[in-house]
Amino acid sequence: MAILKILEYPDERLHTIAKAVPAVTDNTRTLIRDMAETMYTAPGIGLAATQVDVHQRIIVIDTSETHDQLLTFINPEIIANSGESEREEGCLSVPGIYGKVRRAEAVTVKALDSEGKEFVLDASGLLAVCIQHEMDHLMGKVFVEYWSDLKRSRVLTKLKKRQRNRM
Ligand code: K1U
Ligand code: ZN
Repeated sequence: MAILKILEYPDERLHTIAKAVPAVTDNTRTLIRDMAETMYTAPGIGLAATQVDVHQRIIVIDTSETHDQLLTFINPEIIANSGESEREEGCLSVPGIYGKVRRAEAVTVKALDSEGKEFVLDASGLLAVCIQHEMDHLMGKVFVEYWSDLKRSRVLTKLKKRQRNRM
């Protein structure tokens, strides 16, 4: 297994639109294992392939307290949603920045698992938020892009200062 490098905002590669996975292969499963290890090590509760510079429609999520309930979504599609809620979010590609985003309260998602088998999952609460956040990554959207230009430019200033200090 390997820990992959996570792209950091405002890296332009985070704006790439991911392509559908044509067939689930051993290479897909190796990538999924590496993404899971990267997510657990970070630590985080989700990771989209876009964040590790692989532009395929693959997401891993584990919102359990025991960190042993990994969910893998290949070619995910939201087929239904309901309600609205506003929750605090974080992002491994925007380290140290947290803020609210308004999203659907519940979603139904259809995807393939790591064996290439189709499944349908009803999610609400944190899992629903995380699925929507990760699916935005696959479309090249980062959560801070829901915020006003002013708030986002403050975030950029903070991140650039931090990135300079790390050099
Ligand atoms: O996409 C990502 O960068 C992962 C992100 C997922 C997410 C979190 C919260 C709301 C929406 C989406 C994270 O995992 S940020 C880190 C985080 O939330 C966390 C870290 C350690 C323990 C618990 C949570
Ligand atoms: Zn994120």
